[in-house]
Amino acid sequence: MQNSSQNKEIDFQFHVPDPIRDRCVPIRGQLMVNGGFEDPMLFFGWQIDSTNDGVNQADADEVHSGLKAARLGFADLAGNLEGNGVLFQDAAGICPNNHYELQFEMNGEIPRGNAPVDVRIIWLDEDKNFLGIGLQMTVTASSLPDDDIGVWTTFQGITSESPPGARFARVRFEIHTTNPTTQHVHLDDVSLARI
Ligand SMILES: [Ca+2]
Repeated sequence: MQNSSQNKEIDFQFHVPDPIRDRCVPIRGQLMVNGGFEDPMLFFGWQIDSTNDGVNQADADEVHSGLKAARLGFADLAGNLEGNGVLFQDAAGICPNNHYELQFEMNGEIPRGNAPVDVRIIWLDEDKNFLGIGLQMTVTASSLPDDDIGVWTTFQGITSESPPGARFARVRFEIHTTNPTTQHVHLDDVSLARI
């Protein structure tokens, strides 16, 4: 009986609103860390899915700005040709009841030869639990200009309203190529900001 009583008390306390714990101050301005991949550690702030790690550094002439960019769907971290790549970042500073704008630059290796890329924003709570999808868009297959002519496509999207408990936005890019040599894409200048 004593244990049961204690558990009940703990459960009750857990649900008591706590104005300090529940307080959320949204961050103004840029929410992405190293969105242009210019950090000395190329993927600082980012994470690469260990089972879809066909993500590496683009060549110097494959950048939108600065000296670096990411290449999705090419050689994996061990140097093996790898057609699957998942790159993501859990952006902090998210609060409930806000909309956010995502922007990024992308191009391909050959004219209109890219594999499709799934892009989404996933709402996470303070413990990184899934709360919902805030944005989903697809970079259509065979739609991108090629890097040889230095042209990029700018993508923009606005999320749905962030749900109660939202504290992070996972910005996630996923590609699956059957021919990584020609179908990979270059990604640079990823931006996320509250609107
Ligand atoms: Ca860059």
